[in-house]
Amino acid sequence: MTEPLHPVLAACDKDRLAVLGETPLVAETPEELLDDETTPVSRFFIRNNGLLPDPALDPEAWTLTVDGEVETVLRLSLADLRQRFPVRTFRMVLECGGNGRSFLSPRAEGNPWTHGGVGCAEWTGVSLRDVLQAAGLTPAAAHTAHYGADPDKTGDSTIPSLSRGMPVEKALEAHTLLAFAMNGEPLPFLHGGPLRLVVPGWPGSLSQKWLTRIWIRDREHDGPGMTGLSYRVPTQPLAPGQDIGGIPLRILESMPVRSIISSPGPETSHPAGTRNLSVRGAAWAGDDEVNAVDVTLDGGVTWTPAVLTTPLNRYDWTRWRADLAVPADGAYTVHARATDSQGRAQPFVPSNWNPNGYGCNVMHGVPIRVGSAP
Ligand SMILES: Nc1nc2c(c(=O)[nH]1)N[C@H]1C(S)=C(S)[C@@H](COP(=O)(O)O)O[C@H]1N2
Ligand SMILES: [Mo]
Repeated sequence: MTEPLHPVLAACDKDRLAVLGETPLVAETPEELLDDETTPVSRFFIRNNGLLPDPALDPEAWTLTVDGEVETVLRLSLADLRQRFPVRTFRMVLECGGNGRSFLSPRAEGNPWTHGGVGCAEWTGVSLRDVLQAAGLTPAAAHTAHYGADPDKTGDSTIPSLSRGMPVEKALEAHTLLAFAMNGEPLPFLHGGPLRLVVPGWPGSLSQKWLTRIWIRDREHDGPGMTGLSYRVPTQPLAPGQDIGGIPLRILESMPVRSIISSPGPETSHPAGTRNLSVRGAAWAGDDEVNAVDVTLDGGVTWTPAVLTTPLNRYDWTRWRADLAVPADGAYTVHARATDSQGRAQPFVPSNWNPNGYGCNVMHGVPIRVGSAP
């Protein structure tokens, strides 16, 4: 018997996500629900840092302000964005910077994501680059600062819940979008509608939802989410649990390579005598490409290379499949290991422990059984 859907998920038309927090709402997608090439909205993870903005806000009245180190301050409606700039659609991965955090020990601060703080949707919008070119960057322009309409957890609307930014080089990539649609529908409110940023390959926190302002700064932005331990990782390996002390930190930019197994699901039973197991999933690698995915049934003693599909565009995930030979009935754990275009692969052991638990890309393992338990 399946349990009733969690009421907060039912209220927002979501599928069986795992709710990690209710206020603010945070929910991740079980890997076996990430089996579609394009993640449906109903299965797309949710991460909110503050309260939700007023859902009654009129999309027609929405304006985005672009100011700071620009020649001309712009105030643009959604209609202005559509009319003045080329509209583009890309399928791109959005992944929380803390995805994989729960595998670190000792437990790092923050939401205990397994591998499901990720989704890959078709985002439609205009390139931030085109808008910044229309505004004209001054020679001092160095960094963006993002603001959304959601108030801070305390409800104080003068404090942004989150305000991150990126070097202008990343902002000027064609794939960095001001998105107003997701999977061909107007951008859903919960995912930042009517307007959000999508900054692919980098931590999801840069992809500001309910976007109202982009301030171009002459220095690195210092809003909530930019300072202290937020989205920063040590510049040298720490022992698990080690105090950061005086070790310098760097801002986490490109996310590390990761893969998930979307079928078979965990704890599934396959008929006795099954000698071929079809396995499939997805892999992605931040700013890089996925070069290979290998799958093992025996803890890495033997590996089977997976067949990869060609991504639709840069930052799309790579879907993969493999047929594994099953030597005998019994219990197994399937592991998938992706390797990026720089030859970096995923570890078996959760590595790179850091105080806030960013970028833990340990392999996904799925326990299964062939034949019934003795
Ligand atoms: N305005 C606003 N934008 C935000 C956030 C937020 O709390 N407020 N959370 C960020 C984080 S940490 C992530 S991982 C992504 C999640 O996007 P999603 O909820 O559409 O999956 O949104 C980002 N954009
Ligand atoms: Mo996030």
